[in-house]
Amino acid sequence: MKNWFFLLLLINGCIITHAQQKIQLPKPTKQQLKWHDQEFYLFTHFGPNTFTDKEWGHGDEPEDIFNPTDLDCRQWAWIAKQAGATGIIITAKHHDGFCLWPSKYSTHTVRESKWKNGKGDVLKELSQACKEYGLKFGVYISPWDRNHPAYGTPAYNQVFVNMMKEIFQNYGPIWELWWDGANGEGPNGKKQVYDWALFRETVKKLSPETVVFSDVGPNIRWVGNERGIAGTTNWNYLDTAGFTAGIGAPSTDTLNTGNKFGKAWIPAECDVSIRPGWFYHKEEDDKVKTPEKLFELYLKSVGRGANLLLNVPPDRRGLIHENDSAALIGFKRIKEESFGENLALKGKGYWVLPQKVKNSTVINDGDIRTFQRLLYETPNSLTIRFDKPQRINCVVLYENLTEGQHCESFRLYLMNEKNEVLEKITGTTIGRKKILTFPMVEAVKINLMTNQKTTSISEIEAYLIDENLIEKEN
Ligand code: FUL
Repeated sequence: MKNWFFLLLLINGCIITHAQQKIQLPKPTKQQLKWHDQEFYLFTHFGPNTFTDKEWGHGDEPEDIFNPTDLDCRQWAWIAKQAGATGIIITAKHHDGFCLWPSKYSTHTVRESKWKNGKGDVLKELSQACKEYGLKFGVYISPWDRNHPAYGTPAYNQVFVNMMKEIFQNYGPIWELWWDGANGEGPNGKKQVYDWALFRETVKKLSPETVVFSDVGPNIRWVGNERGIAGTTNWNYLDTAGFTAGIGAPSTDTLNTGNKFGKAWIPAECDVSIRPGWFYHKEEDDKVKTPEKLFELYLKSVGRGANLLLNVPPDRRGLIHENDSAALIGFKRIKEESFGENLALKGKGYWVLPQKVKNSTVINDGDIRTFQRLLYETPNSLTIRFDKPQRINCVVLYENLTEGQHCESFRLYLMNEKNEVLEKITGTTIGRKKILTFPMVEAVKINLMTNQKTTSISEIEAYLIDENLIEKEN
């Protein structure tokens, strides 16, 4: 009877193993892996709207309206650097069609403005400042163009391609290209049928290293809201067959969570503004998000495996307003104070198997490139053990993305010397980074269990953060 039972188990095990081997999960490209590590960077909405107090310009604004008095892209880059951001993405062309560079393919550009007697070039200044400060340089370019006379006709697709070519050739390398999916009417009252395939081909040909964002990738997806909040379940996978950016995109819920074991690696990016609007408006000077709010957004974006793209719009001087820079510096301070001392480094790491316990130094060596594969079904877990109780209210988990994303459910236990559970947290996905916060406990053991034998964990960190910063609701 017993033998039969084991035989059954064995057969069952073989089927599971076989089925799991069949799943060939997509993996991130080299560029996507690097992108994941950028974590947090700035978005810059700047253009005629800054001067007209609009969010969506009509495209008929006189070019002279664009006239920053003290534009200084080095100030933006310096503040970004001080804030711990890793790059800047600028609205080179928003829906009003105004180009922040002197494009040959438009007559609605900085060249036609009074600024620097038409000799100015914001993309040039910002790309140089980013280089100087060691920041990635990215470009937002809206296909919707309320100014261009060709918009609404097939010829416009080539105009858009030509503009992208100018950007790649004159201001590269472009780290991230941001395609807004919006598709309204142009000056002739018509909507454009975007040739996404042509746009994608253009980037692939001219700048293959660039990671391209849109609702549906090809490389990075929109998170489905403009509040900066990723799903507590957040897969880096997305099924895109039959979908396009904009109106043809998957539901915002799907974009928020991704598709479990979907067909393409397209991770989520959380775009959100530090102010209520995307562009600068003086009356919002006292509505800048606080450092604490920014930290909360960090927990709900980066802390859920996505990246955070925080918009900080320059004012009419062409400078980041002092309220915004103060909030950014405060945010950086909170982040440094919270994650300054990784308590897990003090413990010993173990891989706990059904019959034995093995040392696993890689899970708390402070290096997210080293990893531990969990090769068995549960019970199969990772443990960090301390000599003395540690006060902990935050644990950070990292899944090893070079092997794809596997974990679909985990349990985290914090225990005392008697192996009593002080805190139990259950969750679904881990992904690049999972920040978990909870009321403080004095624990000697942190134990992580996942149900998927293919899961590979690169790091477990533990912190004691200010209790007022603990995440209160989802
Ligand atoms: C949206 C635009 O319509 C907003 O103006 C803003 O640029 C935001 C980031 O994307 O689609």
